[in-house]
Amino acid sequence: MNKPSPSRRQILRSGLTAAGVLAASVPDWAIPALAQGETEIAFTDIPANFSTKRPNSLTQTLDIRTIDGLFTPADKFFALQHHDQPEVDPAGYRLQVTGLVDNPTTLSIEDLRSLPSTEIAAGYECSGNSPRATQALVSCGLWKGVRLRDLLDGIGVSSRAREVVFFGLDRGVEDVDFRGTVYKLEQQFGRSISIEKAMTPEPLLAYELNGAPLTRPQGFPLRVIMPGWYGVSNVKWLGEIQLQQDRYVGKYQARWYRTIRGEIVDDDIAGQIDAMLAAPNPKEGDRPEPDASQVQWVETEVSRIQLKSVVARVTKRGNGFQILGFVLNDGTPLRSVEVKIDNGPWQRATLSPDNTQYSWKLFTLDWMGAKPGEHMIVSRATDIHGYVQPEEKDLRLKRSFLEHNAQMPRTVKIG
Ligand SMILES: Nc1nc2c(c(=O)[nH]1)N[C@H]1C(S)=C(S)[C@@H](COP(=O)(O)O)O[C@H]1N2
Ligand SMILES: [Mo]
Repeated sequence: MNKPSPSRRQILRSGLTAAGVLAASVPDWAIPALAQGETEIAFTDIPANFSTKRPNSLTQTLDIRTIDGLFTPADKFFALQHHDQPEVDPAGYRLQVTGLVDNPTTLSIEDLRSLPSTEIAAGYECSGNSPRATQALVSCGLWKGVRLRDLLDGIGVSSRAREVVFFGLDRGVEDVDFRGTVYKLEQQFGRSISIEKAMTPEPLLAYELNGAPLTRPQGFPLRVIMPGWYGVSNVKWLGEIQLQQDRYVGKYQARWYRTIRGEIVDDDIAGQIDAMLAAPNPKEGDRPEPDASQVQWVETEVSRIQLKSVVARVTKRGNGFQILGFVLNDGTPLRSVEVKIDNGPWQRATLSPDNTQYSWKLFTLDWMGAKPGEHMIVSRATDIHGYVQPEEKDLRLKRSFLEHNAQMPRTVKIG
């Protein structure tokens, strides 16, 4: 497994072609930083003590009121992890590619940098992002690295391989539960994708963010970027890629990052189910649940980003105001983004020309004639298939807090 690597020459010999660039060119900011004569309007739904740093924690969040362009600067990028942020010595670093490959391989950073590279703009959120988290677990970056597919093609994958597992260099002791028995086992942070997904053009092994080497909080020296997927898929401090036949069911793949949803069997009983769930503020796990003749319960792994839009910032511009927000999804083209103010009509917002398929999609709406006082502003996105971002009430049968993509009414005060 650690034998010296024949891989680099092999990969080069295999004739990798320079891959086409998927992403945007150098951004031309559609939304500049606050210009002269602009003032930021205060949201009244943000806690007064909101901070992007959490005490005694490596977690950093993004104040979405500061979004002023497609790419989040590295020092403002949100950072989340389950263990610590390992400090990796770049000279000694080797990526291990193991399991069902023709030649188990190790690659240094220089080896990776010498391979054909590509850039992709990818925005993502933590699947736990929500109004409760002030929607602050989100960012968008320009990532440069090697396509996973190209790397695997160069090494040679056994026809028996069905699963590609990514292990981070961070580890921790976890409770691994099997039928009530809890084992305390040291585990690496791990996530997996199918071999079919691995062989699509998007999955990237990234060593740069916004034109500079990855920072430590973002996974230096190498991380996975799965464009269009929730943050958890983007394994940081990548140490090993293992190809195997069996499904990988590690904690952060199969147990922790799961969504439980009920699907109503017959639309005619939707009203009945609403009445049943109307109990005031039941605790999670403490409410009456519809039975199997009414609702089918489905559990899924967190993977593709569910269509979401959020109003992030309001600025005064001359006589009017500008509303700015972002959309996230799995890369499905959008049909529209609309904004509603108070009880007014849905108005079509303008999407930034800088947006790309897997970036977050910035949008703006000019708001003229706003009266002093409190106002409600909400946005909704619709994709090309006609799927509309749900309202809060449409998520009434979602039983875990992840993948919260409901429309989010915001309140602002015009002074
Ligand atoms: N190695 C490793 N990678 C990880 C995690 C982790 O705990 N360890 N956390 C994941 C989660 S839950 C999220 S939301 C994203 C956050 O990516 P960021 O810190 O670059 O914003 O990293 C993912 N990658
Ligand atoms: Mo996450």
